[in-house]
Amino acid sequence: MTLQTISKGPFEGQKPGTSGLRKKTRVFMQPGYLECFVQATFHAIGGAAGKSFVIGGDGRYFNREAIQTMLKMAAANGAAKAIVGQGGLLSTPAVSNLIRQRKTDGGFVLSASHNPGGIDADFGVKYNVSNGGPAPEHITQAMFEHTQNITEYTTLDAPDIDLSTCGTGQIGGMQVEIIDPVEDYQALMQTLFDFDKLRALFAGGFTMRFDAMHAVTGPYAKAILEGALGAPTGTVINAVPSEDFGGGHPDPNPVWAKTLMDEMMSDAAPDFGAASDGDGDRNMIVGRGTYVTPSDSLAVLAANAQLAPGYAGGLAGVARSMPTSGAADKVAEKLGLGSFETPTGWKFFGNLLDAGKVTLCGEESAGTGSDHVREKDGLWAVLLWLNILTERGQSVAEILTDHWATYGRNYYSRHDYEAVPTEAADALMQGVRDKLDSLPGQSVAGVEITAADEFSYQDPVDGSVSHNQGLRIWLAGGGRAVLRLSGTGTEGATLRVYLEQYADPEADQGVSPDVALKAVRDAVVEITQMQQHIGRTEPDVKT
Ligand code: VG1
Ligand code: CO
Repeated sequence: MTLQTISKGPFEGQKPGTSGLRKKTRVFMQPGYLECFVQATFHAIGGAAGKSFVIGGDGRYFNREAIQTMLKMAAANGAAKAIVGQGGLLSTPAVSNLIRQRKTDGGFVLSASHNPGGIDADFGVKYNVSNGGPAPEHITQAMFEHTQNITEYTTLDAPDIDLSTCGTGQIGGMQVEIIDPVEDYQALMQTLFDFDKLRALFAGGFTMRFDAMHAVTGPYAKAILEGALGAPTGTVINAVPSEDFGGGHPDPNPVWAKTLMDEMMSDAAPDFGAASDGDGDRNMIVGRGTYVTPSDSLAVLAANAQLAPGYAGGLAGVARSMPTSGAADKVAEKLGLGSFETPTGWKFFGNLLDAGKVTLCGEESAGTGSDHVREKDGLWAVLLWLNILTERGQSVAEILTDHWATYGRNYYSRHDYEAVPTEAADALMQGVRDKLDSLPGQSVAGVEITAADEFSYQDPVDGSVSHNQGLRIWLAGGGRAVLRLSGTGTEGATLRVYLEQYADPEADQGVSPDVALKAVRDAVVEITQMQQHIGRTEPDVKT
């Protein structure tokens, strides 16, 4: 086994986005591309010598090859230990948990999350730090700076390690432990939820469908729902992770999880439905005939979490990303909990969780989580919902109706305009930015604009400031629109338009969201001059 220093790099554009570095798979497969990014990461954290890392991915195309490359590089850079999921599989929340349980220095998740997989699709690498959470901005910035100056990387000329069997091996001076991907995660879930009651729920005939979307949660959901909790075989569908997610788009929303949605809206619907994304950190919740928006899901979980053993002591506070609806704020206000609004991306929740200021966090993009790890956690949200359903003995629809009658309803929808030419998207955003100050007081599409700004966030724990986190426009009568450009795409720009309309508890709660949000949407189309800038006003995906 010989140490090799290979001259390569720098590669352009290796700037981590909302959640790691995401590119077309073929870009990652270029000789030296992944290597230079990993070497830059090691530089950014002061080297890998003597350190330990968790490594795993969602099983997409190139996952195992990338792991072999990274193991050899970690060994060559002097790392002491790597903990790897069997078959190269680990969900994002499982990586976060392992970093914390095993007290490693950090971990790598190989995933482009909800983006499709395959040689002509997407790949990604996320680096998480020792609290188990995504690298904060000062580290991603340092990573990016190193990627711009890198000229070589170090690796070992060593044979591949067998990832298929659990046990301990060695690459150079580094120990490699291959572990069962599910075991530690399942043990953590057992400390938070009442597994006896959940077993009784399924034994009593409660029915559920969990769509793992051919992605990483398959083995987790099988072991926990069908194994530990005794749900009938077939409760979990699409449970075997595949390299291209069965040719699908592993994004748990009504558009991409249509098969599950159709079943849940049919006469044969089970009591409860859920889906998770590529790397297992997102969740979609559906009751029989009832879709729960992620923003409402966060609010319902916040209002009822104390029904689960892990949260029986109550919550310290709730944090949501800025574009997420204010439904969680209403709960926090009523229950006297701390309430925080952060930029998009889980990395901004880390400090609040570490400081004990919040217990639950969530994003409108189907991410909910708590202080049990430092990532959003799809299956955790499903189990918390199940625990709440058991304790309340009500259906999802009844719980939602009751919630809206208590707190009011935040009608909500996100409209995505994909593969927009970058210049056109930038021009649209700049156009709004330029007139932000003049908007308040104007009437647009029949509604008055009451306020407008560009969101900046000052972290209440370390004081760091993040600018340009989205444009916000408030409308008379409880409407809000948010505009931002995605930081996870791999093609052109994706414009995200977030629409919200609050209706207080006395108002009509049964309006269709499209109708309730029409005024806000019309106002956005006009304010942004959408047709002129991007040549259309209809989104590709509505969630
Ligand atoms: C999207 C979501 C954001 C989420 C991020 C990573 O980012 O909007 O809420 O945190 O994906 O999720 P963007 O910049 O494209 O809007 V995941 O499941 O990809 O790790
Ligand atoms: Co994800």
